[in-house]
Amino acid sequence: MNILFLNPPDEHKLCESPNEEGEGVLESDDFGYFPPLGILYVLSYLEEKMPDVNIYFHDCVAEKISHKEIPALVEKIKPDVVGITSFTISLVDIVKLANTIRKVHPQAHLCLGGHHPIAFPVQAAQLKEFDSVIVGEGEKAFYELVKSIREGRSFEEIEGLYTNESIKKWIGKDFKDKRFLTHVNIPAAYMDELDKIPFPNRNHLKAEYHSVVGYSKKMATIITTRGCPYLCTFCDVPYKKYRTRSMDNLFEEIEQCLEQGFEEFHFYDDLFNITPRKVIEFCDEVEKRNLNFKWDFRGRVNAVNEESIRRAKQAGCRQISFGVETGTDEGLKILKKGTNTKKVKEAFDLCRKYKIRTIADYIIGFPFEKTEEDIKQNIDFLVNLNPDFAQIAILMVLPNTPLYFEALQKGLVKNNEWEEFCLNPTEDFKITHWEEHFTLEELRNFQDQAYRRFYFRPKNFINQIKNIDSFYDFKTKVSGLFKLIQGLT
Ligand code: B12
Ligand code: SF4
Repeated sequence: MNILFLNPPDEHKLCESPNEEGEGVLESDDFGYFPPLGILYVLSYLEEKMPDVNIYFHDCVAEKISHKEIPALVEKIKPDVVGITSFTISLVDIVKLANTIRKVHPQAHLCLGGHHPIAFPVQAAQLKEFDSVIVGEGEKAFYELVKSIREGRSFEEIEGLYTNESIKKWIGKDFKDKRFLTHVNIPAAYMDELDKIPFPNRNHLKAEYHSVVGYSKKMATIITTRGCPYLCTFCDVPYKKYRTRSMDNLFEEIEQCLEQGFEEFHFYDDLFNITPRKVIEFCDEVEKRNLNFKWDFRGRVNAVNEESIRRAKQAGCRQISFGVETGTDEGLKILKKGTNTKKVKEAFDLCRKYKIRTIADYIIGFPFEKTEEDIKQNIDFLVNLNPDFAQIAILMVLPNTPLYFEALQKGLVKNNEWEEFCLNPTEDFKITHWEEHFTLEELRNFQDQAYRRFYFRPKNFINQIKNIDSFYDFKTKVSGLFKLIQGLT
């Protein structure tokens, strides 16, 4: 059997915050290319359970495979099953890709997995381009699908797998599962024991992945936990139960990556530092095993203490990306972020003290920013915080989040507009932003000014030069600067 896994091309991806010409400033892919770990997990599980199937993998984004090249690729492979991963904002590409495969090789079973079906399961299952969708963590479910197809059995009983028909019985039912965000209201696939999941087989990665804030070209992404128990009102991370891998299991994967020549690790957990203890235990293990590598993680400021930062630095941590989001206590409270500006400052000060670089993830355009002065105050906080890097986004009102339901009530989002897009995706769909107090154009101008204010300060230039820690870092900083100048109008 031939099984093809695809991360679709991104030629028609929706722009997160477009200007009048439909172009965005510093969108997520301007920050680099990262291996699509989720689909790689699904692939690796199948590979371990069914070593006799032929597996093909293409990350069309990083390998720069265009839609035009898909027919030749599919004709060559003649897949029996195709698994496609997804983000909702890439839906136009996803449907186009599936249509092409259908035309070239109609006998293939097309299965859609990833973030889109978990956000919009019913609409995803109704896409006629797909034979099935998998809602949730797809490792076991996809393996069972392939097994059922091979054995000529029905696959409709597989947990988390739906067809256009089988999903109907869940429409309108009030199904709840505490392991997920409340809006995941149909039974979804779920992997209980993370230690039992095979490591992502990185030998399938063909492209060169890199981060604009990275240390080297030999960078691997790793997940040490799944899920996040917090309930920030703008975020729809679906897995609420926090599950962690054992240190032995995790370090087996790290050592495998080091043997493969990786020298830098991005920990992609939603919440790597759930407690300072977790970070300290990780550092203990690095030291016990006498390992030498650079690493960084995405963290929360309220789970930082001096000991964890000091130990992290000693154990090779070079950078932490904190979801700061906004710069007032009132705003953080409204967002249910569970932190405050004092804690934010303390965390950044500690990182500065121990020379760990910081990235502040920041958002403007929240409902509580009602005047120009509010936005200015918000940016003042960021500038004074003085992180090494800042990513300043305009709030996207993501479906399924409390903010989205508030926007619906206020008439800022058209009822069902996302659902309609999901059934009939078109490139001209506009992602909703909170336009109660400012138009998107105004928010774009504020974003522009904020980036200028932040990056074109003498203090920032000095920070950047002082902190260069590799030739690769130097090169990416220079090209990042050019990109920034180009991107800002
Ligand atoms: C890492 C990450 C990124 C990386 C992506 C790197 C990459 N190449 O994958 C970067 C930084 C580039 C990124 C960008 C964006 N991201 Co992001 N990101 C994440 C994050 C934090 C982790 C994803 C991950 O790797 N998880 C670990 C793996 C193991 O889990 P997984 O990806 O869910 O995969 C499992 C299942 O989805 C499923 N599955 C996945 N693929 C397939 C394929 C098949 C065939 C099957 C059967 C199953 C299956 O099985 C997997 C294994 O269990 C998630 C949050 C989260 N916890 O999910 C957000 C998240 C996925 N991002 C999100 C968004 C919105 C974005 C952006 C639009 C920017 C933004 N404003 O946040 C951009 C868009 C990206 C794009 N298309 O250009 C949303 C997605 C919402 C949606 N409905 O699509 C999430 C859920 C976070 C959130 N709530 O805001 N992101
Ligand atoms: S913003 Fe971060 S801490 Fe808050 S729910 Fe999302 S992943 Fe968790």
